[in-house]
Amino acid sequence: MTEITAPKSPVTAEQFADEIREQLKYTQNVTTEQATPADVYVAASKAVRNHLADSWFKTQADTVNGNTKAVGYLSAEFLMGKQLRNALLNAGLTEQFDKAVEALGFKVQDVVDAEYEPGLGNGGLGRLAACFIDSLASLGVPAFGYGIQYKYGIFKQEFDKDGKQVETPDYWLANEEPWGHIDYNRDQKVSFGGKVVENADGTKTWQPAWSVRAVPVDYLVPGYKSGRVNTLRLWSAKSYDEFDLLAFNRSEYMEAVTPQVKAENISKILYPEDSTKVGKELRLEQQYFFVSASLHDAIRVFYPGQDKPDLTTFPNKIVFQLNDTHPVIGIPELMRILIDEYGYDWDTAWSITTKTFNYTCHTLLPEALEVWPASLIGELLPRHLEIIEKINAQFEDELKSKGVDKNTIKDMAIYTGDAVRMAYLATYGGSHVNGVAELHSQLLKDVTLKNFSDVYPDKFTNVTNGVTPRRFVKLANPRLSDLITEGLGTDKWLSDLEMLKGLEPLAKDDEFVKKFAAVKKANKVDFAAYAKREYGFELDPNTMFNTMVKRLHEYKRQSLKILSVISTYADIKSGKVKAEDVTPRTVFFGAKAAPGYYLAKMTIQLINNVSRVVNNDPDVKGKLAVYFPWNYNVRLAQHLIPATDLDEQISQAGKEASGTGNMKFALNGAMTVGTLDGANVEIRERVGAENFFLFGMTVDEVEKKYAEGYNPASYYEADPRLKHAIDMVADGTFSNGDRNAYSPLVADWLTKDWFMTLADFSAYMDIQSEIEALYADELEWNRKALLNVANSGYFSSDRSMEDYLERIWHTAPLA
Ligand code: NBG
Repeated sequence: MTEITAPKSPVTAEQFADEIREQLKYTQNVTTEQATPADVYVAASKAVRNHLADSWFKTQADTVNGNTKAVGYLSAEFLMGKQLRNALLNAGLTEQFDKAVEALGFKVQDVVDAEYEPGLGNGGLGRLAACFIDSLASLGVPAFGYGIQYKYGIFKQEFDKDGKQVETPDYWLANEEPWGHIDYNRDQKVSFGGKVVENADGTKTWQPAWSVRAVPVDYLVPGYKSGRVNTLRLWSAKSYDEFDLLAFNRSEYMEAVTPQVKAENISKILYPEDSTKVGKELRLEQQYFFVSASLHDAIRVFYPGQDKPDLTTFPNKIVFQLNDTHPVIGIPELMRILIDEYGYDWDTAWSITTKTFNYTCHTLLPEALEVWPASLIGELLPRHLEIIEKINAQFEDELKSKGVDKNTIKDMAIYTGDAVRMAYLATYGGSHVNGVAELHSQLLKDVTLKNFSDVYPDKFTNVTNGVTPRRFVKLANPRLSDLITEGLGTDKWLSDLEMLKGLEPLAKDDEFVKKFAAVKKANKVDFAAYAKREYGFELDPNTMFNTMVKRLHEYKRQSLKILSVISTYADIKSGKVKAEDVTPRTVFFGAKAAPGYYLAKMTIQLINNVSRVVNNDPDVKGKLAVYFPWNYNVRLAQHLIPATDLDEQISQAGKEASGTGNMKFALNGAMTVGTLDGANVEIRERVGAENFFLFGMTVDEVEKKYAEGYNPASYYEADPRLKHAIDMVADGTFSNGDRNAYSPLVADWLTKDWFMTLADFSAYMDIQSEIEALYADELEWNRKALLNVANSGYFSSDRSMEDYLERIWHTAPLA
């Protein structure tokens, strides 16, 4: 890593206040007296952005003129979270901002709260992309994030009176958004449909039927103390023919705007799917739209003003990472650009393309690997389908020449005649394939992409995910940050997270452990105030805060958690557990379910109704409470994670690719109860088995059980706690006596239970006594939690980026 120096405080608080005043006056056009906190937020954001501009220009110039290869991170999702605090931190302007805002007569919190979080991602995959571009900038690696500026991000989640999830559109651009700069002069044309004609000389020409205008919206990505500012370029779709005046004059007002609507639809909405396949035409349009625009943009950036650039040097200029299968259409698109637009022959084009792309797989669920109907690609992108067919033919020949047998070749087909398998295309068409945690990468090689790893073993590698400590420790948990800095005697850990190891000896120092405990306690008190303000919850910070936040999915097993809560509730209520033996707990859930995911939505409803019943039952008051703050997002994560004592990572082994919440919790001093799945395995290895609550079946045990024939009902019969809990769901306890309310869920548990919730229930309940015994010993609990912090430095996204640089991208920070 290159030596990094702290930026000098660029301005005083007074000067910064003046800059805000100036923005208010000349761009917001309000006086300081007229200004609202929202005005000050916009003005201050623009002032910060101005501070970053010079570094941004310099980084761009060095990126193009230097001889360091850049990284292009192609991702359908970037879940950035709020920008202001992060930009202030990285511009070295935090204190000046706080003072300036006060001097202007505003409350800092009101101004910060005026920012609306952009929800341009579904969950882990999108947040990972945001952490990665933060780390690349912080390391000083030239990089572009390329994606889509969706007009509507992930839906806003509300709950109706029955506890059901209701999705409402999240129009995050309703008010002025100061971070994105729309650059109409650097647009790209993206075309669709039509036909391919063969020319006399044998070359092909695609004659598309329609085109949209891709306009870039640029976001600055400032590095922490690196002096570098990279670019996140999100494309917005516009129409070339905004308005049909003839139609309008015929009074056909709707028809008059049809072309505009059709074009703009492309960047209208983020697909609210997470790990499941959706065969939607619009989705393929979106993917092609941002990938085509981004590839052309990279050529524009790296070969400015050149009509006949030497694109054989393209892979030396930029390497593209395909974030899951969503951008994989980039492979045939680059082939098309090289052959049809720049006249390269097939072999040269193929050599450039395979050197340019790499692919990260983020799942183990086969249904989440996108497979497009060939007919759809043929209609929308006829030239690409031809190219894909040819890639497939070349691939088959290659496999034959390597002695691969016929059936295996058939199994490995990229193009089956009916469908195109994007993960296979990515694996063949790129240089490297990686999974996102050790276990996941191993399973990719052994199961999901086994045939490919047999033939191309060297392509496969692992890079374990990571999270940015700037946002998730420094900004989210200032108290802990200060304590860490005090303990280590420096704040350098924020850019070298392995330094946290230096806290390990302090775990033996009772006084330090008590300070650490006090930080957690203060965070819980803060969260209680936040939850009261935002949600109207009355929380008791003297209870254990036990949190499960992530997308709602059967494999993640929120069911397991809620069944255990029900069981505990029943035991306290019936007096089976004596009141004095109960560890008072507040259980938090945060989760959105894909709108079409029936059982996931029913699980949300169940949790909300358990919450209603439990929280209103005087028999368990002070002992157990359940809360489900709606609309879980980055902001809520930043508040809740630092206040959590115990977090839940309880997916069925072999299903969670990595998880990144698990890393955020460990870094914020929560203890984890979890299975041997995803990155839990590596977290446990690092923090120590004695500092992690492990339970449940392993991948091998799961496989064995599937093979033997799994019978969930036998577990229901065998464990009275489980039987009682499920019976309570079935008997109307949580549905005002309605016995049918949850019958699909109950039926699924008892007859299918694909993710073996029932089989792991007993082990999960049994480990609770261990958890509670430790929690009763406050000093010991906190000692172990501190050891989690001390040993989680590996899970910085800076380290992930360094691994990508070394194993996949083969590039380095700018000099
Ligand atoms: C998710 C996995 C998580 C993983 C993130 C980031 C998808 C398709 N996958 O386990 O489920 O942490 O990706 O890698 O969203």
